[in-house]
Amino acid sequence: MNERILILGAGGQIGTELCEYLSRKHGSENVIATDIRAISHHDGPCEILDATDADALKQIVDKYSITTVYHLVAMLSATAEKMPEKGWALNMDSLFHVLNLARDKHIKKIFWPSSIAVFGLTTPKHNTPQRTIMEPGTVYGISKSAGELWCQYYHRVYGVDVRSIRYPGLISWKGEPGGGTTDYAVDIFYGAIKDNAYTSFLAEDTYLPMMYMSDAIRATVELMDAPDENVRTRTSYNLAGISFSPAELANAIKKAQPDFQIDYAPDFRNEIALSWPSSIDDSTAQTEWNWQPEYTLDRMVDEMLNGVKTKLNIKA
Ligand code: AKB
Repeated sequence: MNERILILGAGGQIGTELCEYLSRKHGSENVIATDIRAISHHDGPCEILDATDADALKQIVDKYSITTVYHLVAMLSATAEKMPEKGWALNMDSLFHVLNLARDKHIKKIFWPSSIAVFGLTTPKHNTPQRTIMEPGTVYGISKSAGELWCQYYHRVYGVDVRSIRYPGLISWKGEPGGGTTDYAVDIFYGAIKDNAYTSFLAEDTYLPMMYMSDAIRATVELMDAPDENVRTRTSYNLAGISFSPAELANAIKKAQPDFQIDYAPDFRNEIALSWPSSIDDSTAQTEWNWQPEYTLDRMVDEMLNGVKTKLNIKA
């Protein structure tokens, strides 16, 4: 039987590009795009869906004979700090609804994203290992850490095929991020193109692991396509990407725009960033399902500058 894919959060930063990629691979009629708001970028079936509504979710799974769910709905780190209980409820309730659909054999396979936010101040900061101390300090990080353990539990106890990646900060121009600590690394490109200037809400030397969206989408689909026996980690996989600070990103932008100006006004998000790793060891993903990144900092900056210009309709 053909794979029939449901994307929850298809209008978000990851969902926008994943929807496009999976439509090319499986045909847009086999990709059902859902979000809390209407979606305009997908030419296959689209539905408005609140992922915390278990009955509405089940109806869509039945209506389209869904086999695989990519669950991309989440309240990210900065927003969830402002509404902890709502963040927890959204992130956990929606995960349970999808896990339960698989436990009860209504769907076969799940992708659920985790994050570098599962790590905290007591975690080794450099080259953070796959298995290490995990004491997350944010609501979002606590929800991702608990979610990872629930995924592992559902796999072990109910045989649910759920796979996950701890995404670094994601950088893209097609879809926009919303409410994350790493959003500066997208906003900076809009500042560079529109004003030739940007004020960073992270300090100049705050290093974080980041990844260009093309690499993140390829990683996601490669993990989902990996033979079951290769996927030996059922919490979530570390992925390294490219580590840099705001000052280093600004210098890479200056290669194309020498007059680009950056200044710094760190806010509460800098504290969150300082509790996360500055670089990641992803050797487990490399060994278990042959993960290899493609993007360097310069290549990513080049594509972002061109992409944001295209989006804003500015001639390169
Ligand atoms: C955030 O900043 O909250 C997210 C993440 C690192 O998961 N981009």
